[in-house]
Amino acid sequence: MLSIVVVAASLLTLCSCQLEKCPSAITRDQYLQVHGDSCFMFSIYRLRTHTEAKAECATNKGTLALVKSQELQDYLYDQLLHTYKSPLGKAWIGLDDVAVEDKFVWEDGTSLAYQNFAPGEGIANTTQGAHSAHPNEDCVLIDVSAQGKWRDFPCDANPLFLFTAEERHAFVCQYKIN
Ligand SMILES: [Ca+2]
Repeated sequence: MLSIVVVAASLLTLCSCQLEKCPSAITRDQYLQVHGDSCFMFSIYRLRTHTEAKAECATNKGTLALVKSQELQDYLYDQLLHTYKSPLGKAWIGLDDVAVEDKFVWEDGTSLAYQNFAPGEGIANTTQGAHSAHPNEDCVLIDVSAQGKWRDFPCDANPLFLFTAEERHAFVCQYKIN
């Protein structure tokens, strides 16, 4: 019995130690996780445009999630789908082609290598097939309803509708830890 208590206490200590590395201003709750060398804050119910979400992450010196590997993609998709039960959800990540149309760049300035766009989305000409570029769709999100594939969406509002529709979605902030 004592050993169970000790193990449980150790796990709790380990868990809180990990989260202590995250920016102190961020609420410690089930939406904050440490994975690899980063803290991830999953904003599932507070929906924001890409611009608003990016600014919120920057408040604590973070970025939207920089999904530069299949490993990180798998982790984020798994959390969104299974931990946060968001099967139809979409979540902004830190990738856009705002500066130069059809040239996607991560928020930290690195160019695109690994990518997970759905067919017909994102880069206009890829081995997945050619399609026209999307000048009105410059910001990228993970689409949980499409097995976590990425789609490019309008960053702030969708001008295609008769009444402009704000593009507010869930988002994931990433904070590097030492
Ligand atoms: Ca675009």
